Amino acid sequence: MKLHGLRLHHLEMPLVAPFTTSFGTQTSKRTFLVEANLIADDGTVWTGWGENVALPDPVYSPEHLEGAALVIERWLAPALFAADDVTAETVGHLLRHIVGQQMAKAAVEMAVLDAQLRADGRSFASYLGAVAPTVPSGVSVGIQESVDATVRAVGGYIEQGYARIKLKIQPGADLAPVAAVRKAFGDELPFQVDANAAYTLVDAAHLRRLDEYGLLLVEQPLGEADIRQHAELAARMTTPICLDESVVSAEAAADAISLGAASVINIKPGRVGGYLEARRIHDIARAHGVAVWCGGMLETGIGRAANAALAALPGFTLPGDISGSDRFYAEDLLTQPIRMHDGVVDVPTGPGFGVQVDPDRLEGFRTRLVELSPER
Ligand code: OSB
Ligand code: MG
Repeated sequence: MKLHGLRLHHLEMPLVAPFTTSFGTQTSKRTFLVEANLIADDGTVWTGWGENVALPDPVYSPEHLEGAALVIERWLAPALFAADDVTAETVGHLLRHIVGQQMAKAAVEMAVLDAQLRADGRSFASYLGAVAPTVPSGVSVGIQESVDATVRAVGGYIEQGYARIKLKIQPGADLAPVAAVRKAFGDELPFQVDANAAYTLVDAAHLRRLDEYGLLLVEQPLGEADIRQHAELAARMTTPICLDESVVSAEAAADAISLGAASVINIKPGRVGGYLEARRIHDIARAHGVAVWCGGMLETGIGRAANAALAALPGFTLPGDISGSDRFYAEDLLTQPIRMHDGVVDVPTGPGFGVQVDPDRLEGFRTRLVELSPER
């Protein structure tokens, strides 16, 4: 198919509550959706939707929201407009001369993928080879004002039926909230923590004290570039080390596994350049006996739907950060929000990502629309 146009729908959506991590507090979600229009040989135009996961500030990864939009406008869109045939499987190759920019590339590839699957009348789950009709739904709980507030927040999600709790930690808000959650909800609660790179290897003795709480894993305790140091930390503690920020590609996943830096990997399609690279990481990890789970970036329903299909691959053996839309948003931009029920999220079965953007809601959240076309 030929890429005929790309639209960037910039949005701002209020969060139901502020979300705090070791790199800051978010009170609303600012992002953009990519709408791709592809023309088939018979002249039919097919539309697909992608979602950017770059945050407004470069605090989680080097990319940021405005930068990702600029990269698409100036480099990615022109390269794809110049190609005679664009498929999801060739987007990565067509864009290989642009270094990095995984989140920008992922958003574009995702939109092409959705359009292509809609044209084929095929669901994303079927395309990937998903093997489960539902996926266990975990929730990521931000850093709270106090230990009591942490226990209250976690208790609320347990009551709703979430299958696993992940608590954000940082120096000064780690052992006490973890101990309190264990004490309040017992040893059977599937429970893990995420440090978002807030520690250094010098903190190894402190981090080791997490070992007594029976955590499923500790996610990204050290910096993005510190793969070797994560391997050293892994040798010094018993809690499994899971990498998030450090795994920016299939190559980085292979390095981390070879070095013994990760016994678990959090796969986020945006962070690694798209769903196809995400599947490659799943395959590599599975071949090495390394568990994976699907991370989240406060996605709208579009990203949640696609993540649910990815998480239905057989190597995704731990619950993902795939919560219901209502965990972050009072109102999603889909005709039907993504729902968590009985601790799971359903894997969509309709063509493409299997969800419909509600045009009125989209317009309600939209702050800016940028239209890109081959003529420009
Ligand atoms: O580290 O997993 C992370 C959100 C933004 C940036 C990084 C992370 C997160 C989350 C949210 O933990 C997970 C979710 O979307 O539910
Ligand atoms: Mg993380």
